[in-house]
Amino acid sequence: MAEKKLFKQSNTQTVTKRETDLQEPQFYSVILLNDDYTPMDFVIEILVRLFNHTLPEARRITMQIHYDGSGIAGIYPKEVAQEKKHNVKLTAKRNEFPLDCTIEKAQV
Ligand code: TYC
Repeated sequence: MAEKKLFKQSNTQTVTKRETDLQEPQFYSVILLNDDYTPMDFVIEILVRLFNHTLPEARRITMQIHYDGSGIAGIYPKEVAQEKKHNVKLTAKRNEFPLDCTIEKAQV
């Protein structure tokens, strides 16, 4: 496990703290973007299957994206958010829809 030197106390003593102890968990919003071609039902299905939303909630988020241009599908730790984004893009591509997805650091 990596250790980071914080400061030298003297010529002989170095205070260290584990790097893993220093890092706050980073949360990211997974954001779906509107477009003119992806069917509403496809977006709803993505929100239900990949983001575990209920059907009414998935419908609400889809309409919000449709009218506002974008909307938050979920908020996750960084690595999970990156994986969700990848899966959205992959599923959209396989189905030949232009649905796009991005992640941004969540306000905590
Ligand atoms: N605007 C699309 C339509 O009218 C629906 C849509 C909603 C597309 C949300 C993308 O992220 C999206 N068919």
